[in-house]
Amino acid sequence: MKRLVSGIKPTGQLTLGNYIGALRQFVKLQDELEDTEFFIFIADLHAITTPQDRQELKKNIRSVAALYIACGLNPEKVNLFVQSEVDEHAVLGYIMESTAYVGEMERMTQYKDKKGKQTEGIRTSLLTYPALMAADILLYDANIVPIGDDQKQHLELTRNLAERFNNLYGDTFVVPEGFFPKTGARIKSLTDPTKKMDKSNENHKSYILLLDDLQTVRNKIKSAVTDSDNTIKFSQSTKPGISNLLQIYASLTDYSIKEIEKKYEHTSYSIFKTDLAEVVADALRPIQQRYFEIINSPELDEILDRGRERAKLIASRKMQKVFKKIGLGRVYK
Ligand code: ATP
Ligand code: LTN
Repeated sequence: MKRLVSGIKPTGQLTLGNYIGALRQFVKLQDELEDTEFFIFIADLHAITTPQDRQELKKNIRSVAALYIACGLNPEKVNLFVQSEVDEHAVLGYIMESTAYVGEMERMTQYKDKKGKQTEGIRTSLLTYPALMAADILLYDANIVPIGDDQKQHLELTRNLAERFNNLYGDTFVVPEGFFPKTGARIKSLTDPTKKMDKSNENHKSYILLLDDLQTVRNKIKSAVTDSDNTIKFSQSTKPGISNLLQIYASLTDYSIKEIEKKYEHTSYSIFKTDLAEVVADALRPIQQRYFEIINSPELDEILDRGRERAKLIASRKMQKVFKKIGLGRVYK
């Protein structure tokens, strides 16, 4: 039996980018991969690498969990849980910090980017974040880790840390493989299509939230930035706006980008955008329906409780092994 691990940070509400790039991929994998146990978690410990409002964080944790289910994650097949409820993540995170070198952490491009945007009060955990991410993965002996391109470097580090630990203390961790979904490329901002669609962006017109009401969704698509030549052709370099909209259309339907270009060959941006608005609304409608059914239900808590118990079982066994190998504490001989 193989294991798959992945997580999403509950920072803000989830966007269409998260859905196409991550959530939907998990759902597809759950149906495709046989003989694989899934561990998917809400990465709340990762969220506090930057300041979070207490009430907002609480709300987002629950909301992200409900969205996973609403997007089609099957709790019968997947262990869904909240990272901070399984203490072992933080403990192994510390042990990974004691395996990694400061230089390695400082070289991570995501850290450099995020640090560059902030001048003061950069939390230590923003630097050590990849050690916690390594722990998230190694705790479960994950073979497969589905992630976006932006996480490639962190996965490479995880592999190095697993190998280093194994060399230092003897075979303990499985060295994981990344899994990079072929479709569902990066979805870009609707107001600046050279940047990724990001829930942390200040301009709310730049992203579509999975829980935006459908009229807002339509309006955002209609006001998405495009060029002025009115031909619907894919070209990331010369027509980033329209290319992004084509990408969204293709991701949510069975059409390829080529087929969509053909379909809209003799039309206009306005017609294309009106149709795309419906494509997106049709995709979001059932997700929102299911979300509102589950968000305040005991069913959601039952799912998260069950997920936590299963995760805890695997994680605590792994930590016993780790403590023993390193020589920590008195219990393990
Ligand atoms: P933050 O801005 O808080 O760092 P984020 O959306 O980049 O947020 P996560 O919420 O942890 O980070 O991302 C969850 C997953 O969604 C990752 O696998 C990431 O690659 C994917 N993802 C995020 N934004 C997009 C996007 N615009 N297009 C495709 N995939 C995305
Ligand atoms: N760092 C990831 C979220 C994340 C994750 C993980 C993904 C935290 N721990 C373990 C896969 C496996 C992000 O920012 N998207």
